Amino acid sequence: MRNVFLANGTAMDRKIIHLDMDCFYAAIEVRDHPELAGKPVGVGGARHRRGVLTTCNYEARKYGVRSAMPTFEALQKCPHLIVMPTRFDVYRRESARIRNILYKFTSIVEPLSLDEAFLDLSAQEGEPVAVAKVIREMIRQQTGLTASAGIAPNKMLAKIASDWRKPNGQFEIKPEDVPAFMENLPVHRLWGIGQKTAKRLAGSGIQTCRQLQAYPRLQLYSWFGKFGLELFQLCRGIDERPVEPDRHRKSLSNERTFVHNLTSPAQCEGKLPELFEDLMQDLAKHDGKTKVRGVMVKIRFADFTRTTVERADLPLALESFRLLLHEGLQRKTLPVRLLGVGVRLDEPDESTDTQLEFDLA
Ligand code: TTP
Ligand code: MG
Repeated sequence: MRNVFLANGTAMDRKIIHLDMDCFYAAIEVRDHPELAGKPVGVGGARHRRGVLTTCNYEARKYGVRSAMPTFEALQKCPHLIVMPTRFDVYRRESARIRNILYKFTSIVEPLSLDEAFLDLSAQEGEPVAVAKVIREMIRQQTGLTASAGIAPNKMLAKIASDWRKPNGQFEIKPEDVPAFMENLPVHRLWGIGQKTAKRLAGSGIQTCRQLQAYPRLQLYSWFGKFGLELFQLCRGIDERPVEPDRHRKSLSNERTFVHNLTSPAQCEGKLPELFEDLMQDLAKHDGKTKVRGVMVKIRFADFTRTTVERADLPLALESFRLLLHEGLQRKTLPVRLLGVGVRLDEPDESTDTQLEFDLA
């Protein structure tokens, strides 16, 4: 790839791929229950238990069914929707198989969730577009599932691009096309912009990145603090975050963004029992061989900064999260927009097991 620089001298010569499986949990359920092929399928909790869908396939999306939608609402939109229960052990297994495929192409893989990852191929010869095609084909052959990919000079653009030709497609944003691509991009596609920020911008008549580009750094800083400075870069298609390989870090967490910011420690504490309970449920579904080797609390403050407090010497108990919460809250006296509780996990490494068998043979 040619060395291309934006007007401000930012290098745009990285080769980043973002890979995202198509309707991951639903695709696995359809693969394992062939009678569901071609029918609208959701995955999640049952209606009578006030369940929520984790995701649904593209047939169901035609009816307006979406991830995180209450099952009763999904069934109102699509009465013949088939709702399958979740099977996290299967999703985790498929995720591990997919990850192993990715590691065949580079060790610089940053998994984002069970079904998404960034790859950095900058140091390699060859066209990342061709590599993405081969990866998607290998995934299809080995798992029977389809993936979409985005290819771009940075993480934010690669992630946006992987959505462009979904499902089962890929899209490249070439370095020289970045300025034109950004012009009409809606601001809500930018990394870090949620519904609330998008609304706030819309209130000032800002809907596209071109419109946002018209504002100086100082103005964005006065609106959003430090995040405003990032926004100044992001709306020009500049994102210098590295792909961070994360092969051995394993954690499980549960977090929530609140509609109204929490304004006191007592309010924050009041949210902990539910977060904790959900985390314990997730852990119970997790592979029994897993060991917890640390607890953590994540806080995002009203100015978009975040802090994580982690301890390896506290037991897995609500009281531990309470302690960590108060430690974190002391770092800033600002309202809180997001709270998360999580655990650091020790998992037996499958590839090491295989290696041992080889050695013994
Ligand atoms: P996504 O990649 O966001 O969604 P998806 O793979 O189902 O669909 P898409 O084709 O648009 O990529 O999430 C991956 C999996 O994570 C998804 O299959 C189910 C799970 N999930 C939840 O459990 N809760 C959620 O709110 C979301 C968005 C996803
Ligand atoms: Mg996906």
